[in-house]
Amino acid sequence: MEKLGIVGLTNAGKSTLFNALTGLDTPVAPHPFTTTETTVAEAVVPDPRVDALGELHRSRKLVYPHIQVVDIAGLTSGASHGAGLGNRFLGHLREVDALLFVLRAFADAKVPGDADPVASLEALEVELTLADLASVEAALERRRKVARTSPQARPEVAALESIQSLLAEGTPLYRASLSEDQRAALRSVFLVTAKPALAVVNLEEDAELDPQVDAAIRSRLGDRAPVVAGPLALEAELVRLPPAERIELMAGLGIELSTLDRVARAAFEILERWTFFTTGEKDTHAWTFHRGANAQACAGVIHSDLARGFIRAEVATWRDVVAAGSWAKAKATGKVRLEGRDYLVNDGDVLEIRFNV
Ligand SMILES: Nc1nc2c(ncn2[C@@H]2O[C@H](COP(=O)(O)OP(=O)(O)OP(=O)(O)O)[C@@H](O)[C@H]2O)c(=O)[nH]1
Ligand SMILES: [Mg+2]
Repeated sequence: MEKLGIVGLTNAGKSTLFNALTGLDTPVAPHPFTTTETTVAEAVVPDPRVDALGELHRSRKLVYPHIQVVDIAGLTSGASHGAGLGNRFLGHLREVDALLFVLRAFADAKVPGDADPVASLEALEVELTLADLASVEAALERRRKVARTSPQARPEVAALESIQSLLAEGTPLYRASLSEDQRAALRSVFLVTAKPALAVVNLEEDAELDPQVDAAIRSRLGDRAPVVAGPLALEAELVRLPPAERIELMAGLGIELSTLDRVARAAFEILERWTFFTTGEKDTHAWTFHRGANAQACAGVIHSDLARGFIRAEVATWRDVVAAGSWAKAKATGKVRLEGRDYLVNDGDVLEIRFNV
């Protein structure tokens, strides 16, 4: 399962977001460095397509896509030199697939810290880049020793040296355009800023994201980085309400899609995760796969037997299934196609795998 690592300055609202996404109750408090332990939990990625297909087939169980979220201690300026809790816990971000920056824009006299999201991002970048610089330098020392006796390691050393100078100039790697050689060299070093990033700006209630702030964040995180904004403390309260009440309140507040939903979707987007469905009376199940996977690989996401014994996939788009009224009716009206193993599955496809083991 894909992992998302939450990073931010202390008191930005990281644990507030984490709890709202995962339903957990890690400590949230108005003083710096509340979080000292790293916590990992699963978050549901809401998907109205699951609801629609499930309702249609009266599925007894609905399975939504999931993603893992990691909450770590807050950073502070100078963390790389030991300020605050230092930066050791950044090691927990080595295995995540993407970074989720939480940038504080809410002002609250009771909660110490600045409400300047762009300045926060700049401060975070300094700390993350310095941490990566230290990792690259350690790796370089090891690789240089190897390269003395094995010349084939020299291109890797050269690539790492070029990465070292990028980081030394203060460029986080998500903003750098890297060559193939540089990317290859990175695979064994696990740098934090080499991961795709998205940002959540934690707004005050009723506030909107200032377009200039939005643009400044995008220009730092790179063109592909989604920026989502919302009042996290309020949203964290909303998710604790019964669904009917929550929907009513959200409508009253003019919130169409919760920030949490948008964060989860944005994470899927940058991770290039797509979703296909299986649906019936037993369950409607969302399965996630990497964009570009073929029908046989997707069958393997359900069960390895289905990939091994793959014969054909019956495929329809979820919209066609919903328009037809059910999977059976979609079949009867010719909306379901037969596809072979090489068919590239689309986001939103409904599949039924024919197999034989
Ligand atoms: N007014 C307001 N307060 C918020 C908001 N989000 C979080 N807070 C408060 O800010 C304080 C810090 O929130 P946390 O979620 O603990 O922040 P954190 O980033 O996890 O902090 P550390 O773990 O200390 O790094 C808590 O008192 C929250 O209730 C918000 O959107 N508006
Ligand atoms: Mg925290």
